[in-house]
Amino acid sequence: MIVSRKNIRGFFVSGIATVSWLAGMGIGTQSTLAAQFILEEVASGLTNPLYITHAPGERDQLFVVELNGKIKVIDRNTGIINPEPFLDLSSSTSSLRSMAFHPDFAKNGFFYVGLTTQEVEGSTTSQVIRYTASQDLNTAEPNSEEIVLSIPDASGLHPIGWIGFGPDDKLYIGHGDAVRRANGQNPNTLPGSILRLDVDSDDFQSDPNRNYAIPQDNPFVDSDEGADEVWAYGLRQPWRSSFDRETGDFYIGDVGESTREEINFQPASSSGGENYGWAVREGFIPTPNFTGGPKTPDMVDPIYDYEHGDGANEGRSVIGGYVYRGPITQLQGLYFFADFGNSRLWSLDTNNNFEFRDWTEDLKDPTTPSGVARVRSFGEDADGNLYLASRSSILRLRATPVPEPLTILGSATALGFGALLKREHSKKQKKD
Ligand SMILES: [Ca+2]
Ligand SMILES: [Ca+2]
Ligand SMILES: [Ca+2]
Repeated sequence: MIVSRKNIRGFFVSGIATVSWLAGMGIGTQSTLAAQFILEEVASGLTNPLYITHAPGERDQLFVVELNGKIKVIDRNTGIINPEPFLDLSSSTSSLRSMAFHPDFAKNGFFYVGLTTQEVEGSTTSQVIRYTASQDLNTAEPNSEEIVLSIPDASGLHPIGWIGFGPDDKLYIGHGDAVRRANGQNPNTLPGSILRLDVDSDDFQSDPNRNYAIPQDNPFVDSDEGADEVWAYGLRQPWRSSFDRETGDFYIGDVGESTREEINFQPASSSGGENYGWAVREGFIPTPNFTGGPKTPDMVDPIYDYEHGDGANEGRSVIGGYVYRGPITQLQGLYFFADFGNSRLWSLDTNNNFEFRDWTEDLKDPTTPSGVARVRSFGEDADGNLYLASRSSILRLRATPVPEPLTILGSATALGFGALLKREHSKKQKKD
């Protein structure tokens, strides 16, 4: 009898769904892969957590940004939340969006927050502000704030979103288009763009709202075609972006208007200047009811888009995530992302043409009866573990315990399976 791959798969699904060493031999199926992983709650009791990150040199600490203006420190092993916030802006008019640690944080204590603040009624300003951490690195020094960048009256509708340092140690800033459809195609304005700054010096000594230097390899430095701060443009609301910590490739989750949500990709080799199409394009299609002109050859399509709706592969607000580079071998290279409006959880396989996969039913949120994660943001720790901010909890993706192969082969069903396996094995050896 010839044992086909298909036969083995059928057998596999029926009884022995969690054996990762078999999946490693290439004979697992999609459903067996999913059964090996769970979301576990790391910490609870947070208030609208919307960003998670870690600091260089602080291995066991997670830093969680809350919508109300606090940054909390969590021990990733115990889930204990420091009683004193790392930063507390909750009594101000500021609304935190994200944070980033200086690559030399362990030495200089510098960290940065992206926020919006209302200085005048009805006028919202986007800012990047630098703080200095206390000596023990457990809180921010009072009065240590220094404005890095301030964009007045520029964030009413679509404000600043993600900030983060690239592999080149430059600070990247995702900023929404501020005014509906107005700034995406204008690289001379900062909104609707990814900005790239050198925060270690100041090219604008007389300007208190610009305390940074322009990296001389930014794409519009020698040209009047765009602002010197702009790295890429044509974006609507780049809420969450990330660099692949292994390859340096850059992923931008751009929240759409009324039709499409999209993930954009920029290879590590890029020298910037990409036009991601908004507001002419929404995902892979022309923006409905937009009269701003046709697609031009320089516009870069996303690697993935999806339609608005409540279906399994639909949603309303894309939450860009991370390429998984943590300890789980089978998940290497999967770019995880989510939708906030429709509470879905997905991945694109960066090793395989960005192949799509739906994880919503397989990775259940243990903190809610529906079991569906409602993700506001993803995050990574020092070891590349993937975290999700869902409702008032922080969840971590991990592998389930793997049963001992001997135990399984000892069971009644598995005895037959063991024989099949042997045959598959000897076939393989023959081929080799
Ligand atoms: Ca200055
Ligand atoms: Ca310029
Ligand atoms: Ca686009």
